[in-house]
Amino acid sequence: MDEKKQDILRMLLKNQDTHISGQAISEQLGVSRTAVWKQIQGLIELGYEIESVQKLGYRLIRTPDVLTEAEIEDQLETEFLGRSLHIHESIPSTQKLAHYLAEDKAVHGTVILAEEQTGGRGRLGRTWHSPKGTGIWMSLILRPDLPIHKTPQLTLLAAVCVARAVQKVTGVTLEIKWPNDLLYKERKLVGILTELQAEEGTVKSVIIGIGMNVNTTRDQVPEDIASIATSLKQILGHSVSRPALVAAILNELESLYTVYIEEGFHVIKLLWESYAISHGRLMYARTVKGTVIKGMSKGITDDGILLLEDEEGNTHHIYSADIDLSKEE
Ligand code: BT5
Repeated sequence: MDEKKQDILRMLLKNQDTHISGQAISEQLGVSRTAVWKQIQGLIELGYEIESVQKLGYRLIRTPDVLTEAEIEDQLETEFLGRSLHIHESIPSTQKLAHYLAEDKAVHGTVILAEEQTGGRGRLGRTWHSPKGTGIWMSLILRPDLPIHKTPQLTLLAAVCVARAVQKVTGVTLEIKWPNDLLYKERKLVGILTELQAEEGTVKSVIIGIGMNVNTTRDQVPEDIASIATSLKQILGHSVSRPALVAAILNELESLYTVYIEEGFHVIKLLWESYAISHGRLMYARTVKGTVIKGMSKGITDDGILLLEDEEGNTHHIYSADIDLSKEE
């Protein structure tokens, strides 16, 4: 959306409980009243419902489910996260663009969003389906002063923040499956991908990718994904505002990230455990090397590493793996 429309939308969003005159808008933005009228017509064509009352002016009634800076910023309570916000119609991957921008000196807290990803990716080169206008496909650039071995904790932190944001906006409670999935009734709603840029052993940036199916319908993803995935719309039976969710995630992330940097992982660990798939659940951990460990979940260590106890009573520390939940009790 062009800047002029964004400016008008910002004013309409700030004055939603009252009318704002064409004159006031034109004075504040330094454009003619006809220009204001034209931009308002443009917004209506994009799906914004705007009431126009003679002598009183314009009032925003409803916004369509489109990601705009104006609408996300209107709900942001952050200082740094999302204050540099890039929104794209269609790009291969927000993660890929974030890597590029991070090398090009993007500031701490930069956020990249896309309505559609044509080459969205998961871990280990897997594909992440990101159909247009249906989800949150977002990457964040952080520049923490952290040793490399602690950065996986940021995946767990992000998972907690997404769960809290979803709960706040929709009332839906999700479960976290270590390390990076958020599930509803064992179906995947959110995937998180944390990647690093490091130089000589020092973290230059951490890029956190978050993919969430919001208003996705079953027919918008391939059948093999539809059978293991879900979306908020499928759970609730109605659409959910993506700008509200984006803002809620960023608000949660900035506040918990600040706690984490100041106080360490222990608070995050407690929160994480409150959302984690219950202790004592039987699961299989498939490591990158191809080994499979079957065991009971014993939670995570103070560093965020998964503990699995096998049938012989040995405890395994799982640093990186895919987890399959066993159907056995
Ligand atoms: C993940 O990988 O779950 C991390 C996904 C991160 C996606 C975000 S979107 C914004 C940013 N830009 C990117 O390009 N990526 C990030 P992994 O644990 O490897 O899971 C991948 C698997 O999830 C796939 O192999 C499919 O089985 C499944 N999958 C693919 N698309 C899905 C979807 N839309 N919903 C649920 N599951 C999906």
